[in-house]
Amino acid sequence: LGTFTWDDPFRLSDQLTEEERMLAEGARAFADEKLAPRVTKGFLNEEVVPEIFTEMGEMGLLGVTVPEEYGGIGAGYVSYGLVAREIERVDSGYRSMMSVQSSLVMYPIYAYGSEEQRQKYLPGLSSGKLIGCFGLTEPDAGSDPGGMKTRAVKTPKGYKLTGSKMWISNSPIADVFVIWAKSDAHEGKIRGFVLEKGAKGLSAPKIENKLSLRASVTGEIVMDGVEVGEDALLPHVQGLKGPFGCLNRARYGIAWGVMGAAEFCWQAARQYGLDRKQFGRPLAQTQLFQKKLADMQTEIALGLQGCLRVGHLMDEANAAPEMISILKRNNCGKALDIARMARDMHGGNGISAEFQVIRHMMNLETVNTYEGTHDVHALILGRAQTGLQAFA
Ligand code: TGC
Ligand code: FAD
Repeated sequence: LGTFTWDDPFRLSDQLTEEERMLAEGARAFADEKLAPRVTKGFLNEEVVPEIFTEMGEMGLLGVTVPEEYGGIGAGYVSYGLVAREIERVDSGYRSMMSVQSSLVMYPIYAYGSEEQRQKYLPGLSSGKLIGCFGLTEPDAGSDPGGMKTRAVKTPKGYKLTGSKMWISNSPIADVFVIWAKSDAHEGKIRGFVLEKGAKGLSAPKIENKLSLRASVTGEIVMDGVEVGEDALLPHVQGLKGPFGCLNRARYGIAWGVMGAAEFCWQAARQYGLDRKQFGRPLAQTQLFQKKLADMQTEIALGLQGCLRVGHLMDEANAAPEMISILKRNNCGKALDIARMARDMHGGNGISAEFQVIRHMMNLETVNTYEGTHDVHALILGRAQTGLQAFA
């Protein structure tokens, strides 16, 4: 008979390669030493710490899947997922900073960019000296990005971009802006452009008063006739499959990441239940408490195992977007349920920042919404199994 380890029920760690285990351990040590001590203050004060990018860069945690010649570490998607899990164990906002940089900025420049664009941006982005953001969502185009209004108009030297993007992670501190716009020179098709901070007509005001993801900064992007050269166009993709190709990777990483946040909440609730006595016995010795712990353990074990399976398929270039929708939707929904349950199991202490669980709970509300809401992923899966389109 095999052994049962309560905090790794399916022995996920036995299923990893030595390199993957080492990277995960390094990421965990980094998260414990560099991120955890900052997070409560960062969240409460909405404090942005741009140095986190350079610190992550030094650890090789940005653009994990990008080849070494461009500054990445050329690791696989299981490795990328493991990093997301360790960072989000501390905070979803910190994982957001990492995943936007890796999947939504470095990936499109690597996959759709020219050799010059790769050389120009990727080393700076992987070291964290440059900070990137990804502008797809607009005030009137969220779940339906095909409805975007941002336009690129051809000029003699390149393009002029006009429009605005909303809810953009990292934009107020970004140096590099990956922008998706409809281009009149390409029959109105969606094209990607790389804009740089300081361009005339480009601004990125911060969105104030978020009650979720407060340790990561979010902003608008306003483009008032921003002129760029021909070299700003990402040459190798057109249409919505450009941004969606990036989102597949980011959504996959999120599915791992939220399991890290859920693991934190579950383990905190277990410890709290062991430590706290009511009615003359530990809370953890009551049936209701144990049932909740069992539910958390089960969902996390299954969620992680699903991530590993899809990660292996991604490493074989054999994963379908619908698989990622199953993982992103279910893991985010379950992580949010687990965080809410853990908050409840902490009683009054559960609302205090000191016990951390309410911060995770509030963060996970965002993670359940961005990169395709819980319901939008249901519609993607509904379409895949019925052949019927229910979006519009
Ligand atoms: P639809 O007709 O389904 O597809 C249009 C074209 O796109 C292709 N495509 C994909 N390609 C690759 N991967 C995918 N997952 C793809 N999904 C679609 C498709 O093949 C087609 O290509 P072509 O060549 O035939 O034109 O498009 P639709 O307009 O009906 O879209 C429907 C829907 C709902 C699935 C889609 O729009 C959607 O997923 N909406 C959610 C929007 C979203 O996820 N936004 C994310 C913004 S970025 C963000 O939130 C970052 S937060 C990060 C952080 O801080 O960590
Ligand atoms: P809407 O699309 O208006 O949806 C509102 C509600 O309606 C949701 O419950 C949704 O499920 C539901 N709904 C929508 N359509 C349908 C339908 N057809 N049928 C049934 N129900 C439907 N975007 C970026 O481009 N880059 C970023 O870096 C980025 N970072 C973000 C950071 C934060 C903190 C947040 C909150 C968002 C971020 N986003 C980013 C935007 C995010 O992707 C969108 O908020 C998300 O896609 C949902 O769009 P929306 O907010 O316009 O909601």
